[in-house]
Amino acid sequence: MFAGRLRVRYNDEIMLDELKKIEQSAREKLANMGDIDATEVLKIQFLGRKGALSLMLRAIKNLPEQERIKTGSAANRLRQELEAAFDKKLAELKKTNHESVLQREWIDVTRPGVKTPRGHLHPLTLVRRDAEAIFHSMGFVTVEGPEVESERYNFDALNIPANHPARDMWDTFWLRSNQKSQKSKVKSQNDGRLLLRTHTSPVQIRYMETHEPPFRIIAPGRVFRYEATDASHEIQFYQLEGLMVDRHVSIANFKFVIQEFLRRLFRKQNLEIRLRPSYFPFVEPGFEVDVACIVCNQKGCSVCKRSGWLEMMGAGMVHQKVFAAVGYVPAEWTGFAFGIGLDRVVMMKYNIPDIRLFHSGDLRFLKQF
Ligand code: YSA
Repeated sequence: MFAGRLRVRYNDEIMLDELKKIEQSAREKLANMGDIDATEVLKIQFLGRKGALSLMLRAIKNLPEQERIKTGSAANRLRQELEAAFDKKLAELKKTNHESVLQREWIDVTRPGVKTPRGHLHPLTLVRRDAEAIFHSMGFVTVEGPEVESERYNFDALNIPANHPARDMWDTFWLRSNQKSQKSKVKSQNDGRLLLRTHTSPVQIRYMETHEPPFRIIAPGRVFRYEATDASHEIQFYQLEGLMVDRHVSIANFKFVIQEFLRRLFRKQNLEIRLRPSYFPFVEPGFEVDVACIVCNQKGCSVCKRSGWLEMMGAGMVHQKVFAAVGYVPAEWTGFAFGIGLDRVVMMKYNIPDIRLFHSGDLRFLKQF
């Protein structure tokens, strides 16, 4: 700025005049500063090693002694004053900057937080878990079987051979044969065609083939039926199979277990059930269990089809032919078995008027649970 001229005219008056100009320029610019980084840069321009004042001090060395002492002390004083002014300004800027950050980033820690939406369990899962816990407390253990099943396990071993009219009870989704997939879970060489299991009863056979009595098992799972849907019928629904085999199992044992289960599940001590004689080829005798409709209090609704009763399960005493099919010595063992329609239980428990709501994907419905 002035260094070029200094080299030409060495004289203390000019030097003092230059010092004044430096001071004036520095103070004016400093007064307009509003930014910390720009102020640091400005400070270096005036006070840094190559800044205006340092160049002045270097030039002062070349003055005669008297003039050097006079201008030198003026320059040093100015350096100290400007350093103080810059430091003061920087301190102010840092303070206001800190305050504005605090202002901007202020949060009220006492305000209630924003809840992150969380998923939750489907009502069918909730009830299945409840049901499992109740049966576990009565000594039953949970076992599983495949959803893609063979004709042998779904029908033949359950005393329903091909062409038996009882097969019509279960409208079936048959699968097209595929060698690769057959190799995987379900062997099908001698087990007939593959299908989507129409009930959980084949799990009984799979379990008995590999285990000796006595035992108590439950097998919850998905089943499929090729049938028309309505308020209480779906093509895909859940069943919970139960099987207890021992030496002296009776219908009275079955009635106690199932009544206890339903009363605890519905938390209703006086829950009414009724056993109706029915036919399933794998039990003798066979029956169906109805529960007094809680949805309408037996006044009649779409769920119970205006009858006041909802059919919940098929059941019976295990047929000796089934024991023979799995290799047990006939007459040595007795047992009861049942297949509960879990969707219907959930409908009752939560007052759901239409089974089709379960898989509708309607969040207004699902968010209620
Ligand atoms: C019977 C005797 C046993 O020793 C063991 C199990 C059984 C049950 C048999 N395997 C069975 O599937 N019987 S069932 O066809 O009557 O179905 C059992 C229950 O599933 C019914 O009582 C009903 O609650 C439910 N269900 C049947 N079809 C349904 C259905 N739920 C929803 N939609 C459908 N389409």
